[in-house]
Amino acid sequence: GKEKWPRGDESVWKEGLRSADEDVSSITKSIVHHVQTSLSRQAYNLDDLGAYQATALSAKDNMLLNWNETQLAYTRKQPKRAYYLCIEYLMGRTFDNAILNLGLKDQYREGIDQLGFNLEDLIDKERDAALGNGGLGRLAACYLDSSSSQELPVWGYSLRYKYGIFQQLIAPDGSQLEAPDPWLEHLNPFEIPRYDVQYEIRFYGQSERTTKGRAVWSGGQEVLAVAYDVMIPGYGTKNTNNLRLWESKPKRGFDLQSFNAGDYERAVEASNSAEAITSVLYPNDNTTFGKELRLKQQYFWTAASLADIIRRFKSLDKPFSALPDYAAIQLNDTHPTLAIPELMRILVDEEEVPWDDAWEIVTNTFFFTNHTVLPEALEKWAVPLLEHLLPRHLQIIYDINLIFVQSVEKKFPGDRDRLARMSLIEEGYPKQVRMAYLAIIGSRKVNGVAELHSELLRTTICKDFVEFFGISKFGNVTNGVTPRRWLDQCNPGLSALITETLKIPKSEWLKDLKKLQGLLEYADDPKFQKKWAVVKQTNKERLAHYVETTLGVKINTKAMFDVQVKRLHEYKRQTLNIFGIIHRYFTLKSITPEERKKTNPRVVFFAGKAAPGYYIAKLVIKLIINVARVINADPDTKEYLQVYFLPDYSVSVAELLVPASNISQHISTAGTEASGTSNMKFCLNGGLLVGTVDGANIEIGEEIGDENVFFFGHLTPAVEDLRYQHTYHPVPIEQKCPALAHVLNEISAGKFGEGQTYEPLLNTVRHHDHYLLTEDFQSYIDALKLVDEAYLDQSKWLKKSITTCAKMGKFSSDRAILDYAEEYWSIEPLTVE
Ligand code: NBX
Repeated sequence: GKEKWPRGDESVWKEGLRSADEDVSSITKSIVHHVQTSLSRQAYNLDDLGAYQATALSAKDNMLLNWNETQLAYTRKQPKRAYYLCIEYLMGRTFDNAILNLGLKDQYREGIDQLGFNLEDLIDKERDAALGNGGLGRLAACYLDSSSSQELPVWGYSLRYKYGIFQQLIAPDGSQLEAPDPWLEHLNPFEIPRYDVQYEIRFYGQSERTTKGRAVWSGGQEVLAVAYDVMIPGYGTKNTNNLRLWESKPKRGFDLQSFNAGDYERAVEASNSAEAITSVLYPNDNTTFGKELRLKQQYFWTAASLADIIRRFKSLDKPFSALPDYAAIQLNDTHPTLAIPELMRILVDEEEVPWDDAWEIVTNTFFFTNHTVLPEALEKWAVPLLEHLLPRHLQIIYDINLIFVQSVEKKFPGDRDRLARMSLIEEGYPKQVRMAYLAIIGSRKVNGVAELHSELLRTTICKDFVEFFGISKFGNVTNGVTPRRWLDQCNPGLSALITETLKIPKSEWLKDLKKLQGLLEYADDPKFQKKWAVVKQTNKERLAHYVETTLGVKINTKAMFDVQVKRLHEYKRQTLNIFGIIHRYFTLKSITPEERKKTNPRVVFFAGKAAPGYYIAKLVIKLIINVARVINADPDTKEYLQVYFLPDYSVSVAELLVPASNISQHISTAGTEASGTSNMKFCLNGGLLVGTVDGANIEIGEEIGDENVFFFGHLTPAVEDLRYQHTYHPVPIEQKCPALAHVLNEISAGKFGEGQTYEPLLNTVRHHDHYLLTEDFQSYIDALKLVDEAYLDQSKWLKKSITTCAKMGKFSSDRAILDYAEEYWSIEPLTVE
């Protein structure tokens, strides 16, 4: 018979049920309780870190109740769910976001105050969860916030890296140094270890084909995947989704045979190699590396996640053909593409589903988002490496390819070139598997992350596939950002002003960001403009305070704050910015002190990490720092131009920079930045945008009006032609762009430290100029001149700033996640009562 639930006396269970701590006195009680028990500390020796931990644990208890309700509702109602597979989640801090989403920040502030601490100090004790490189990882984090807030059943899956993105230090000579990020060295109050959720993951070994296209994969190394759950609270709802992170562990503690033989090193070798899998996040953004450990990470993560998804599906007792009715799996970039052959392996080898039926299931379950068109970022794995590490998966990939190539041949008979172009296997030494192609053919739909990017996909990387599958397989979902973190949390002053002005509850516009349009009627109102300006000024002072405590310098907060923060990459053209600054410096030097007084003082902030092996990107950091040193010390100009490089850029540092900008720069070569997402954050906070006609900049312009954006530079269709010219009809830089040539010559001549150091960087511009600095420099300088002119008329400027914010509604990640839910995954909101 059925087991009775709950066991024992139901009323005793009911008696013990806890409800959330929502009033100040239950909150303080719960904090004190955690101090005493979870931390086993006392009031008399409690520091800020301890107080933060106890408070975070109390917030976690509140989230857990909602989490449990949510998971129970999912289990009972069995909705179709979406799974977001992303190898990075750049979460930042959790505590502040959690109490805001729970709607308990005021209560926590009051409680903390009563206990003799300051809430902001405690918030600052939390370390960032920096399990990501940049845009891709932060996008995943925003999407989780939106999925909970929109009450959508979505789970994230990723890896629990012991070390997140490296900590960036800057040496006295301007070199970037990397230090580990041991973010787990203190208690992490927000994760729940699930020792009962474990899977065995195999590597290496042999695959023997049997009958009916099946095979048996055996031998090799087996590693355990252990689940850790992170709760994702929605804003203004009980719905609390889950981010499940896998940790690798040895299957057996150590090798007993070697241990008994006295060979202790040998005994722990296997366990060390198992633990290595989830030890560190790869610090490369938009490049591939081809390392075996990276491939191991990808397989370990996708295999554990699929095992978990399939176990959950099997508990529903439905035929496998129903999998696409219960699960949509989003492949975020090609990093989880092995999930495609892995699901084929599970279905065909383990569940004995016929190959064609299995393929039908697979291609209705997966969805694929591409995040870049840069050729160096397109993942390919060497066939010999795959064969060694995942012998069965390689067989499956070959089988998928054979069938696919045959169907292409059928549709385009005799078109040999086309077959070679579209094959999953790229010929060469060694042969390589093209992961993007595998993701395309194995998915229901494919999308890019902004209109221009999706169009470029359709006409370049996916061109042959559009011709084969038809255009409707290839869509677009423009990225978005969560207004909870990127406005309410990071800019409380602006959030309060907006709420007061719109005369609606905060929760209304934060969940329906188009409501910001209500600000438009005040855009000209001098009283409102004044308040708007005061908020910006306060944020600039908050940033200045941070800079003073980290760099020890005082900043003129009356100056225009000009910000470029993002990963260091040639295509993002931080070089254009620093060369422009040098040009501005020379111009300032060449005019009289009286003329200088009429110029608009400017403070330029840079921040961002360079991949440790990216030599040119590291040189750019060095150049910025040495230029800053010279300019900041020059008595003729220091009042008018200051440059700072803030070390160790992170989500938390972004939360200080974004609300404080007057302008921000998004100046990639046209056609290279798939979308960009910080552009949205700055605009949402009333910072104006200086940018190229690229990625989501274009759609921002469409929304807020091109007259409110400082666009410059060549357009995407011109880029290819210009590059061709540069290669086959090069024109000397002195002729092409004398102003830039002068800047480069002065750097060479040693104006900013040993000129020789920078030659490799300067030569990338003098020869080839792949990213077209010589083509865009003049129009960039002209755009910045327009910025200066516009800033002189503060009332007009404020109107632009207000209008920009008011028209950013489209870029909420709520809109984006609803797009995915409706157009791709076919999942529906499920409200947790
Ligand atoms: O994804 C970024 C794009 O460059 C941005 O334009 C876009 O807005 C953002 C979100 O769609 N891509 C990105 O951040 N890529 C990576 O971080 C990355 C990391 C590892 C890797 C390849 C790319 N192997």
